[in-house]
Amino acid sequence: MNIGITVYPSYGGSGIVGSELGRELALRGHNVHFISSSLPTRLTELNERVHFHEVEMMSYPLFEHQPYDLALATKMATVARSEKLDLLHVHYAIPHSISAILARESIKQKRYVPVITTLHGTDITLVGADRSYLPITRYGLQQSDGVTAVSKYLKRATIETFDFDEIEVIPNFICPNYYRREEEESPLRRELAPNGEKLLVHVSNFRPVKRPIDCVEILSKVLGTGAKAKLVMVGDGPEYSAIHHRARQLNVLEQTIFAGKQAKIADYLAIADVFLLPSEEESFGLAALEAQACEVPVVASRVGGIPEVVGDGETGFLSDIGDTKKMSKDTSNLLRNDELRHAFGERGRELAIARYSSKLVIPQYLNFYEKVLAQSEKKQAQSV
Ligand code: GMT
Repeated sequence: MNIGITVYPSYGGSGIVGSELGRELALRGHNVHFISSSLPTRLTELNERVHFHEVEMMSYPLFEHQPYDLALATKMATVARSEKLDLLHVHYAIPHSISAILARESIKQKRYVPVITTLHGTDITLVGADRSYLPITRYGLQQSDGVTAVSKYLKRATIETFDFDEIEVIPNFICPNYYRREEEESPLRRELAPNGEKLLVHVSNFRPVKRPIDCVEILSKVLGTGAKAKLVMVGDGPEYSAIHHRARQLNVLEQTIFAGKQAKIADYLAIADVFLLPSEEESFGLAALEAQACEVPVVASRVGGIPEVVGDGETGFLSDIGDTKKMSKDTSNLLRNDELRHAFGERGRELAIARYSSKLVIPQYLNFYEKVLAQSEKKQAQSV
């Protein structure tokens, strides 16, 4: 198949999933064409099956805001025709599905290119649900030829907000060979924990919705019990200064390591002892899955799709949003009890492989593509 994929190329779960999906599809012999404003961060290798088409933007003084959505639609239509795309698969509804629908409509006399939209979370729960975007998001869903969501929770949320239910749930996935535990004595672990400290790791784009400040609150309480631990904050984003400030206030700045944006998150997860995800909103929690694949127990909030991924009392512990007291108790418990930590870690990897391995999930996307292509061929035939 010739598949066009559009993602937000910067850091963010949807960009990661779209990029990894493209890589996996290419490994299975498909031609993948990424269409976006810049090369997606996780897309480290272009080859004869993985191509990149940059959306060019004309700068014009009259445009107070550059109409990216239109430039994207134009590029999608051009690539769809020149590369004979079978379908356009967009990740994150706004504005990608609207641009793709526009592209499809603009060339449909020559070639009908079905649009598949994958919903990731905030495109529905925050952006799409906002009054300024709600009607156009609903239009994007209704006009897509196929819609997938990354969790059962997100499907339910979409039905509630948009009264739209033709949604296939296809979860996030991991490659078990890439996400795996590192032996204890790795150089990175020695560098981060030179005195044998335990490592709490958080990975995100430091947006308020991730509540990254809760991580330093948890660290402070854990250290208060006498534990030797460090917190590694991987990523960057708008809450950076606030996290730094709170760590200084709590007198735990020395034990907090800001690792910045990292190309290989797996290196940090592979040596973590506990993964923290205290989010306020999380449709799936890809980072939690990646941590579990690396045998790391997860301490997280009981919100959105997280309970589908993290087994409370089985692969980690869940708490109410903002309950850093319980989260720190759970973390201390895991740090103190090697047996429990290892048992949760092993179970986490077992479940990650059994439910979310790329080997299982990529065929679900391919089957969905086939289904959508067959349906739209039928529709085309009926309309002639
Ligand atoms: O929250 C992020 O890190 C970014 C966001 C995105 O769309 O880029 O992530 C969402 O998509 C991920 C991949 O499907 C999910 O694992 C995250 O749970 C989801 N984030 C939220 O719902 C807040």
